[in-house]
Amino acid sequence: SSLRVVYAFAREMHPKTSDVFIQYGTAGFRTKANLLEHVVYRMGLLAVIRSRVKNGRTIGIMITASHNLEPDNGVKLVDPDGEMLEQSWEEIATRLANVSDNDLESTTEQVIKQVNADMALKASVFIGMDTRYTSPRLAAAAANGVIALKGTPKEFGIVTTPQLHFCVKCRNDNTYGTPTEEGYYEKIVGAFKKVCQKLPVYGEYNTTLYVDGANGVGGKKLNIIRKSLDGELDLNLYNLGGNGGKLNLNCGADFVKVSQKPPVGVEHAPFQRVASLDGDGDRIVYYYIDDKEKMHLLDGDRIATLLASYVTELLRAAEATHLKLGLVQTAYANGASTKYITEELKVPVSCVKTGVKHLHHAALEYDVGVYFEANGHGTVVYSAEAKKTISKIAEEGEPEQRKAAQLLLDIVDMTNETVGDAISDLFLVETVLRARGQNVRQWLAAYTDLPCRQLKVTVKDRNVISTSDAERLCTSPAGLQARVSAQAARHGSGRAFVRASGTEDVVRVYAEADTQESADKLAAEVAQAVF
Ligand code: 16G
Ligand code: ZN
Repeated sequence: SSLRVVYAFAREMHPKTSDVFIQYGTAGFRTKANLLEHVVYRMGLLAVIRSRVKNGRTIGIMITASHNLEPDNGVKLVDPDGEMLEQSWEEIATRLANVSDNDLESTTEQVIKQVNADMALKASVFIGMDTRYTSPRLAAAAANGVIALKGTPKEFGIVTTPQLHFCVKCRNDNTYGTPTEEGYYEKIVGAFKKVCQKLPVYGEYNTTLYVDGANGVGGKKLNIIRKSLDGELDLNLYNLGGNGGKLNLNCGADFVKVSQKPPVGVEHAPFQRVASLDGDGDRIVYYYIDDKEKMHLLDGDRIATLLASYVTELLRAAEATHLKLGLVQTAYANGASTKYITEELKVPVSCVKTGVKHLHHAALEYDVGVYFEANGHGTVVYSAEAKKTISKIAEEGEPEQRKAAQLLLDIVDMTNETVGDAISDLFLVETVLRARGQNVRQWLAAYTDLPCRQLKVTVKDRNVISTSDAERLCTSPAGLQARVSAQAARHGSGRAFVRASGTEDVVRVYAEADTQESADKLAAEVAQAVF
């Protein structure tokens, strides 16, 4: 059959060259780039099958290893609504990635039967990639996989991960926007410019923003956007990938958050706010350096509270408080942020397992769901009911109500609801600071973070660690939780947890306490207990 030819082609063009087992993890497959070509090819096959199961709706393939260093790469699938691949398919993806070339044909046939795909249907797959030098070759392998099963690939070239998610969503739901990079700018940047017309600059807010682009795709895209901002936001961009700057090396959101150090490659001025993006543009944290050269970090928790409090304010002004707003965090959320949200903002909080799919899912439970990981990945999702209500008030409400509702509609448009998006989040943060006439110190003043520390421990088998209660409790190995709890209790405001990483072969340790010294000590003690 013609499929025979396809599999023979796969063997020749994208052979499986490694016997190392690879797993579809929290964010897809991620490993050294040279081990991925056959995996990506097979994900091309799988995307076609997935598209057919979804009646020909478009599926996305993103080639990226996010904040990892240059030698790594990765691949993940995007579902029709722009969300992460449905969890029950992760096992199928893993199976397909690991079979030998000889068994690829029979396994593919099995999968097609198992998911009941009608292979006579059309199939459409959008492919995007980050700036890694290994990405074009992998994107081509993905396209070959799509073509092999007679699907139609469309390559977007270098885009941020959230831009690809956005395009997939738009392609399947044309009310959301135009499925192109330009369509993304029109909607998201267009909404920011609209808001700027309504909110004149005042107070302590200053339109200058420095950006650390992590030498990745996000900075490059902001460089395109920068020229269209008409002075409403003056972006000073650093780490755009030129001058020998290496992707994510000592820079970018993950480096800044985990090491609690400013990135290299950025000029610093006292109290100047800086936004730091990650390598594929789906995470953002802010920070500034004070006049004593101390760094102050405004992480995902900070952004979440800023957005949640402002949207709450607008809902109140629009008299739409029957819409339920809630916030979703993970165990990594700073305890002080959770306290502030509950006690000051009086907004309900849910805590879920690490990984965007868990947060996104939990956020959909609210009319307005704000979700953020402390590491800077997050967004806001609005239910259809919420959008309808806000639109109605924007048309028919009293003047003050209408004003708030119209602003909210712009904010909805500025939001990439499909996934956490550094560029969209950047404009949202700037909108709130501008609306409040606040500088970055005033933003930081909302609450005081508990000092914290993260460590990673290498163990023989990280999978011996199991957790419950959204990873806050360790259920095995036996006795470990008791030790963690006992150590945490010895420090003021002490809290700690351990969990197996979903992206690296390590165990992660998180600790917070009332002083940095205590937090460091607690983290070290817990790491010792794991080891
Ligand atoms: C992935 C996740 C991120 C999570 C991180 C945890 C997505 C798109 N990304 O990067 O949300 O924070 O993994 O990594 O889901 P870890 O399991 O190695 O700590
Ligand atoms: Zn990322």
